[in-house]
Amino acid sequence: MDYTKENDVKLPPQLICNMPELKENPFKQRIAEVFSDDASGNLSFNDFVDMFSVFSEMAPRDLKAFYAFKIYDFNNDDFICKEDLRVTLNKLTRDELAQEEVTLVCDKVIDEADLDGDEKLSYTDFENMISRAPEFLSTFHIRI
Ligand SMILES: [Ca+2]
Ligand SMILES: [Ca+2]
Repeated sequence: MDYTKENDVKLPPQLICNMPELKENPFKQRIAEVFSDDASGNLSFNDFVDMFSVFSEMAPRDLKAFYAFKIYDFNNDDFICKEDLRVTLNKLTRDELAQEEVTLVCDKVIDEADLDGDEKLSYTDFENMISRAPEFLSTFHIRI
């Protein structure tokens, strides 16, 4: 099949998730959703190219931060709340932390990064957080 001529071809999330680059990534399903135009997890060729450009070592940090925010905002309300953060941390640590530790880290992150004190992270708060804890961008390392 000639993928360059067929604009309607969509790559299903199962295929994306099984690619060697993403197979081990705990966020793979969420990554497919975020880069999918219609949030279904199906990627058009352009979505696919966008996704890989963010994973590239050449990608600007701001671009990685922008997509990391979208990925961690699991309920899509443009804020990272404690619950979003809890899911994120569980994935980043591959469920190796005890839930009390996760709660502690969530509290600490919100405490330090939440500049306007509304107990959730706006994109500005998030930028502040990753300037202190760049490991939150490790989602976009090919192997994390
Ligand atoms: Ca959210
Ligand atoms: Ca805030």
